[in-house]
Amino acid sequence: MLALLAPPTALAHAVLVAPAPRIGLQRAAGDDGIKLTPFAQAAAIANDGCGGLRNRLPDDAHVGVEQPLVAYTPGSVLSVQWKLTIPHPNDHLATAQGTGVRIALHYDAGDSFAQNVLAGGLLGDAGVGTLDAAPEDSPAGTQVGASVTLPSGKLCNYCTLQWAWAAENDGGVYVSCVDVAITSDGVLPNYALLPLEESHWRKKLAGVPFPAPAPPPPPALPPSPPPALNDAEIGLIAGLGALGLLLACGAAVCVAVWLVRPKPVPRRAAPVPVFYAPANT
Ligand SMILES: [Cu+2]
Repeated sequence: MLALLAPPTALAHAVLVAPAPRIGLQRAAGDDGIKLTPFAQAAAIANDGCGGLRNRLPDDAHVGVEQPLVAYTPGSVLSVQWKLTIPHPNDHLATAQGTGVRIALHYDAGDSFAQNVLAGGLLGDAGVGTLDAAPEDSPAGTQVGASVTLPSGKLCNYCTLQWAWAAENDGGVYVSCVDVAITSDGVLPNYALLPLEESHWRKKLAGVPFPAPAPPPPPALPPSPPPALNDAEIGLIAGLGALGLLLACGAAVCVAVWLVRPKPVPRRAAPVPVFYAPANT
């Protein structure tokens, strides 16, 4: 019975514990973490973001960048902690090529996680195979940590700190992200005062889904037909029409009468009397 309930040995899972992952990736107690596949695409998946819709619990509406709840100063050292939820004896640095953890930062849309690797690495990174998910034979629930140093001189209001474990024999990759700020004083910015292009949902992190902007307004409706006339208006128009017709008819009758009026007979000019004078011979 116990053997039936035990997870298949081909699985290995882990979740980020600290710093607390972003809201959509925070795991309920007992959650094992979501495997993103395939393993061969582990670096591409991690470089593309935090797993998006595939990397959240089915009932979790959150996906994408959240407003950071924690701030650090450049150059500070932080402890990144994760928990092995389901051990996999075959996914260790010594036993699987390309297996391992990477901790990386994404500052803004102009860079990528691969450009800011803080510890370990995935296939294609210089540090691949240098950070194990857990010591061999670690039991489930083992918490593992690594200290990373934030780059000096680089600031951000919306950074994404990413933890990723590519597990070759498991056939996938586990990704957790934390939204952080890195400020000169280590204090969270006043996000309400940031310019619009830096506001929560507009922060465009390459490959990281974020709430879509409001859809454009629907196209303008075709001009509506003139409103129907009521009975009083119809009556008024009919009355005016009848009056106009009456006037037109009257005018026509007048014209006709004028045309057929009796013409005065032209008076003939009275004949000029002619007198013949006797010939003067
Ligand atoms: Cu697994």
